[in-house]
Amino acid sequence: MGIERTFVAIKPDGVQRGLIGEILSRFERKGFKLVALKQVTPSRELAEKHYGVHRERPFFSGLVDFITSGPVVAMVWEGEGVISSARKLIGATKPLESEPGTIRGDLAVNIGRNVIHGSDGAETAKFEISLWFDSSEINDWIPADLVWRVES
Ligand code: D4T
Repeated sequence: MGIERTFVAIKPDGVQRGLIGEILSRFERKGFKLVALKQVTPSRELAEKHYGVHRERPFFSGLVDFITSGPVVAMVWEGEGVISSARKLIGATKPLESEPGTIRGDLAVNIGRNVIHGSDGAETAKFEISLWFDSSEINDWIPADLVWRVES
């Protein structure tokens, strides 16, 4: 598995509940590298594009209302296998079915307030990163402790 990038967003409920530090630390401690980070209140246009695959679903307008209701912390994380690993750190979409130890399993109960989003595959990650970030906002950098993270 190669080095990948994925899009992760702390939703307005996670921001309002003061969970930003808790969530960032889980990705940092796992060993992934943060290459972009910003706080933004998404426009309706951005939210509708982000959740475009759900356009026909009954929960779509409520979902868009919710994600545009306040600041979101948008991030790009980089690392080996980060796309599927981030989904594991996040846990199942329905928080009551998320395993303890996952972000949703530990920090959420309601599907409509499930704290965090993570891209569900390589194509989605590419689409979502380019939707939320300009390429100038993404930082290529080498961690000083790289030698302690990967085998040579
Ligand atoms: P996101 O995209 O927010 O990371 O969630 P998931 O990838 O885990 O799940 P999803 O795309 O199926 O759902 C997107 C988003 O819609 C909300 N939702 C979903 C909802 O409010 N009611 C529902 O019935 C479903 C299926 C929660 C996440």
